[in-house]
Amino acid sequence: MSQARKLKDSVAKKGLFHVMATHSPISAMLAEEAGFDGLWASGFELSALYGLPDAWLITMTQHLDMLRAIASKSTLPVIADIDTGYGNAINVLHAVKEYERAGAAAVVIEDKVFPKMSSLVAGGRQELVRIDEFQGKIEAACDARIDKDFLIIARTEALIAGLGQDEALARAKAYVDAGADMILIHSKQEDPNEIEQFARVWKERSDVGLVIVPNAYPELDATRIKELGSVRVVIYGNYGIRAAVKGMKDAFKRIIENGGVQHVHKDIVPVDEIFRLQGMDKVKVDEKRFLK
Ligand code: SPV
Ligand code: MG
Repeated sequence: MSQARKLKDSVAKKGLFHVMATHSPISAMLAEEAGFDGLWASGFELSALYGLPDAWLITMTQHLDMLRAIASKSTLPVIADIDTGYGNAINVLHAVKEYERAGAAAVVIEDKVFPKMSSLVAGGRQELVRIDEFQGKIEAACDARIDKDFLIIARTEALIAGLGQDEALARAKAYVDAGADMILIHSKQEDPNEIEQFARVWKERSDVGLVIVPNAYPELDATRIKELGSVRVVIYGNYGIRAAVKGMKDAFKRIIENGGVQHVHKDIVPVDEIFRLQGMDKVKVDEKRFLK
């Protein structure tokens, strides 16, 4: 069964499909071991890994290379964050082919003007393309996929851009009309009310599932999300990189303060844990078999 089929079936069957953001193969492995259902090849996380803002500075090649590396170290389906789709509908045609070939099970395309700016940054430039222009990009994405189970998820930034519920609902409906399999509705309000309101109205109007990314409104937990009835996928959008940065900052600070690693080593994972993640045992077995 293809990863795309696996994703489509699991999303249909599960009450709520939990997706963790990844920026590296090791973060993908840890997410799978922790019990997540899928992985998010996040633009924000990969940009942060390179010490760059999430403002379209990472190339498609960099993102595809990382996606391939992530997909090769996990059995979970990978949802690729392709931002605005690398330009207009012609760029989308090319991008979807590349991401499907690289092993993604789905792509998320957002209706911002290329080049995008991070949704979360205060006072960020948040311009959206015309609805019909984005419909063309969705149609191109649907046309480009080879596996018909490969999900095309349309993301509207109408709430992020401050355009209100009516505009967000109109855009979501137009994107479904253009062929989108799911709608990602994003908000940066700390109060989850904006998302909850959208999700409730959407439920009355459409059977198409919603995807949400509770980065700005963390108190909207799985129980509350399930009650909304229309959200099928939750993406934990930047938690991997934030957890990694916290862990490194704490450890590095203590090493400087203590003038050595004599204390910190007890509070970080032992080297054996890294050997386990690297598959070192197998290397030992293979050495015995093949080194002559
Ligand atoms: C990402 O993780 O790259 C996202 C989610 O697109 S957010 O950063 O909240 O826009
Ligand atoms: Mg992104």
